[in-house]
Amino acid sequence: MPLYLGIDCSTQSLTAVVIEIEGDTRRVVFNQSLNFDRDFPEYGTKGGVIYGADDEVQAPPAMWADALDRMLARVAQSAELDVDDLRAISGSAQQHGSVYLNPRAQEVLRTLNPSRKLAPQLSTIFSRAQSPVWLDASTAKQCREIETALGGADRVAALTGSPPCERFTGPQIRKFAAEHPNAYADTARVHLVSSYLASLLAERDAPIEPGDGSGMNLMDLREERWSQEALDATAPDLAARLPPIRPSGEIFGTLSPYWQKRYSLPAAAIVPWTGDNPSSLIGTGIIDERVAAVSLGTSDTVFALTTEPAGQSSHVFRAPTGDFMNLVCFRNGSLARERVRMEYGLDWDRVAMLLEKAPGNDGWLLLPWLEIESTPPIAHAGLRRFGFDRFDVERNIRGLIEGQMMAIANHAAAVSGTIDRVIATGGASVNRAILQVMANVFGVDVDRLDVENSAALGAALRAYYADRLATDEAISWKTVVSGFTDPQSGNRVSPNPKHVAMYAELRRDYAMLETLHQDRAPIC
Ligand code: ADP
Ligand code: XUL
Repeated sequence: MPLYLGIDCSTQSLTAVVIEIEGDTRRVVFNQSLNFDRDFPEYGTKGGVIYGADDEVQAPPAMWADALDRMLARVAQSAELDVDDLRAISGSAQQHGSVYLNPRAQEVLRTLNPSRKLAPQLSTIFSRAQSPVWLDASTAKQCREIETALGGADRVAALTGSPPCERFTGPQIRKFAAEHPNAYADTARVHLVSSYLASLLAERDAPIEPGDGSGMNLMDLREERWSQEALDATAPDLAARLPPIRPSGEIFGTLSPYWQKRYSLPAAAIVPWTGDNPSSLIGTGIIDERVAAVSLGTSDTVFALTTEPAGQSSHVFRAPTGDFMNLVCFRNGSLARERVRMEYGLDWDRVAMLLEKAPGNDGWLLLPWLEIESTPPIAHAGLRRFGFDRFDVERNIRGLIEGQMMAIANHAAAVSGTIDRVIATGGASVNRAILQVMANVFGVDVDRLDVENSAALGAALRAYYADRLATDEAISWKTVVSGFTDPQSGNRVSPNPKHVAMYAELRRDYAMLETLHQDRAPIC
């Protein structure tokens, strides 16, 4: 039976999902993750990244390659799978991060030795040893320079889908080119994390997919092509260093001889990889308007699909369906929840108990900015408590999680005018008590999916879509996602009417506090 592999390389882990599809049979037959800190300690990451000075956050691209290698070994050796039936592979990755390859990279990729591990063979291909990732907020200066060159933040947003943002690839490239001109001169290709990993599978330069290309401040959002004026405002001779942009569903290569020989895998089609958020759109089954996804991963994000860009207060990306997706991203997601939970020495069961004990926190609020924040712009990290101190365990826990959910619900208005239903995904979506807070705060049903890594599932579904497209059998997105993303009644969390009105009021207070305390100089 045909198999499709989807891989997601997120901030903290790499996950692979294999689906089996034939006729009415639609099943997930493989779902495994590798955690960077735990499974690859030799790279010294914390939460998958390395924190530097001055808001710099990077990760080793060799570690991602190592994880890809180990995961393909697991897929190939799985007793559950007949890998000869593997038809197509796609993937997704944390957005905005960039990988810098030197002119020798092409030749190295073409001549990989299948009897040796992948990562050590790549040691000579990088013109920059570490990759800046989405948590990096060190490019405020470059953002202002790009903004000035292109006629203002609104103009950049209209052209590329977002105002210049610190974590976006364009400002990151500008900083690298200015601070390390020799290394930039030695850079033949700047890849996104997604297109870098796709290149490793195909042993040739992979294209950039429009959904992930939208997170660069470099792509003309409507035309889905590089904007020459944005490239000119970013770094010298950038056009020659970027891969082409190709449609999401267009197969661009086959699994290379390295993987075929190393793991006895077939010559499966390789489909462009996208960003984790556009991939999650498919993996949560959002192919229509009025449904929002809330992803509780390392970052928390809320996004929805629209046929026209929502504009203004959200990022606008292209969706794999050809529509647009509007997204708001919060840096203080799971890491903040995890840190506060650990500081008070609690396990998740105890956190759940405290959340259920006093919904609404007796009216006490907390602004959850443990780290610098992008939504709203907060350059000075630190929790802001109102009416209680740091020794009050219960109020801190509730204040943090309720504050996060209120922020998400308030800012969700920017991604979709009306929200009839929310789909929760990401690591923390397994926590029913958190989803109950979400349902009460949003005032609508929250559905959890069986596969909480919707980005990897979305990648497998995109691989299936592209495979069908290549055989000239047009297929609707509704058919693609059906059987994998349908809401299950047992996974639905409904709002408690008793609490909905209370949270509606608290949300107004929260919004007021947020406005009062946010930074004046907007960053994103
Ligand atoms: P990413 O894809 O961004 O790497 P994930 O979506 O895999 O991250 O989410 C990982 C996070 O999920 C962890 O940081 C952890 O805090 C959170 N998580 C895992 N289990 C629970 C739980 N039971 N309750 C709340 N959060 C959880
Ligand atoms: C979105 C964003 C994050 C990353 C990591 O703009 O920066 O969601 O994609 O998941």
